[in-house]
Amino acid sequence: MSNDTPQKDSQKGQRRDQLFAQKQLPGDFVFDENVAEVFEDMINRSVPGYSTIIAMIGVLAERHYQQDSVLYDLGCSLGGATFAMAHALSNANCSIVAVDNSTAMIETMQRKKASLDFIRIPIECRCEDVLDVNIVNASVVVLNFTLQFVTLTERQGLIERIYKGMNPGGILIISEKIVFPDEKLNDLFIDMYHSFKENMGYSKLEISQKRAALENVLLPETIDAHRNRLNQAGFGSFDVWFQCFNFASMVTFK
Ligand code: GEK
Repeated sequence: MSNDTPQKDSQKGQRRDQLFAQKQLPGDFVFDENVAEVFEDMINRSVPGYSTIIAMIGVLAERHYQQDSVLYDLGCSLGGATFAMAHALSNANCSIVAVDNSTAMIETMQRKKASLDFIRIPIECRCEDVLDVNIVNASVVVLNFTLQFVTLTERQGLIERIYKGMNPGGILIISEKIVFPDEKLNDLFIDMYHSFKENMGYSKLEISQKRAALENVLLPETIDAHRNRLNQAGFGSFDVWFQCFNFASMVTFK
C-alpha cells in the first residue's frame, strides 16, 4: 500500500484513491486505515453502479423491513448501505447491526454516524467477523460486496446461518463481482470494466496493481453458484436486480 498522503478530491470533498498509483511490491489487499481514508472515492470509482445499488438497498429495505426486527449490514465498510437504510426507515421501529472486521472501517464509520443528523433508529457498529455474527430476528440482511472476500469453503455455512436468523418473508441482498461461464463474455466484461476504471481516472498501472493485490482475496463466482448456494440453504425466489459488466446485485427471500 502506498504511504503517499492522499489528495483531496476538490469536487466531492473526499480523499482521492491513489493507493496503487506508484509502482509497488506485490502484496495482498488489506482493509487498513489507508483504504478506509479513501474508501468512498475508491468504491465509487471502482464499482459500476455503486451509488445506484446503495440507493436501491434503501428502497428494498423500506419495502421489506418488519416492525420490531433487526436489519444487518454485513461487511459494512463506512456504512453506505446502513445509512441508506437508516435514511429510508427513519420512522420505523427497528434497529440496524453494522458489522465489519476492519477496525479502521468501523472507527471511520462511527465518526461518520456521529456527524449525520437524519438517523432516528438505533445503529450498532460492531468490529467483528461476519462468520461470528449471531443473526436473530432479521428482516433485511445485506452482503454488499462482502461475500466475495469470505473463503469459498465458508460461504455455505454463512448463508445457512443467515437463513436461520431471518424471519419468514425477510429479504437478503447480495452484491458481488461475478464471473461468467462463457469465456468470451467473461473477457469482454472484464475488458469493459477496465475501460470503466480508466474513464473513472485510474491509470493502467493502478488497475493492474489493484487487480494483482485482489487476486488472492476477492474470489468471484458465477450467478449460478450463488443461486445454488441460496437454494441449498432454503431461500426461495431469487434473481439479479442489478448488473453492470461483471458486477451484480441479487435478491432472495426466506
Ligand atoms: C458498502 N458493504 O459500502 N468479516 C467482516 N467484514 C469483512 C470480512 C469478514 N470476514 N471480510 C471482508 N470484510 C460496503 C462495501 S467492501 C467491498 C464492502 C469492497 C469487509 C472489509 O473489511 C470491507 O470493509 C468490506 O467487507 C468489503 O456497501 O471493498 O470491494
